[in-house]
Amino acid sequence: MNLSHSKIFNQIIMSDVKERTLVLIKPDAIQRGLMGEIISRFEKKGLKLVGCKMMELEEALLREHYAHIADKPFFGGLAKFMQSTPVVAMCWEGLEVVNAVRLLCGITKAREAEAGSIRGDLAMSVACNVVHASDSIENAEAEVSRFFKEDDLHSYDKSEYMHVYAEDERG
Ligand code: IDP
Ligand code: MG
Repeated sequence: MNLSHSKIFNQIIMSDVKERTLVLIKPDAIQRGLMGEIISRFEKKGLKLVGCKMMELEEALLREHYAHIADKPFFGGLAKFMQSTPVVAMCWEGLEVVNAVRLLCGITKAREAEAGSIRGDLAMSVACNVVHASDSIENAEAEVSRFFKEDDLHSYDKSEYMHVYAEDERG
């Protein structure tokens, strides 16, 4: 590929595929050796991993992350579970990726999640449902910046985008 081709290629693949979402691999998946399987589901879908780290969830971060359920009776148990091992925090990028990742993960109650989804295939529990995924574009933006500094997020070209997206979907 000559330089001018490469420039055009970069403009095509980088322009409009920029939505980002947060995924956490939860402690049950860490214990059960499912990290690779879960990452693989997102990779095979054609998503781009732009941030990834293993981390322990501090009390304050956990409370902020689960503020919408902090008053529920199960919160104490959930907090203990989420702090029982480190989690893997990931930022995935793609076109309408927030919705796509929620669909890949399946519904909260894993034993009723659709077969083929990550929870539907890999889990049985409500609390221990192997992954977290942001549930709206607004929450995804807040969650990505809660878990990652801008410096920890990477920008790079993914050549497979030429085959993952049609030209009009690349912007
Ligand atoms: P989500 O992860 O599918 O978005 P949320 O309602 O945001 O579901 O709840 C966050 C997490 O809290 C769930 O993934 C699950 O681990 C836990 N959780 C939700 N509801 C219950 C419950 O009724 N009992 C125990 N844990 C729950
Ligand atoms: Mg949620």
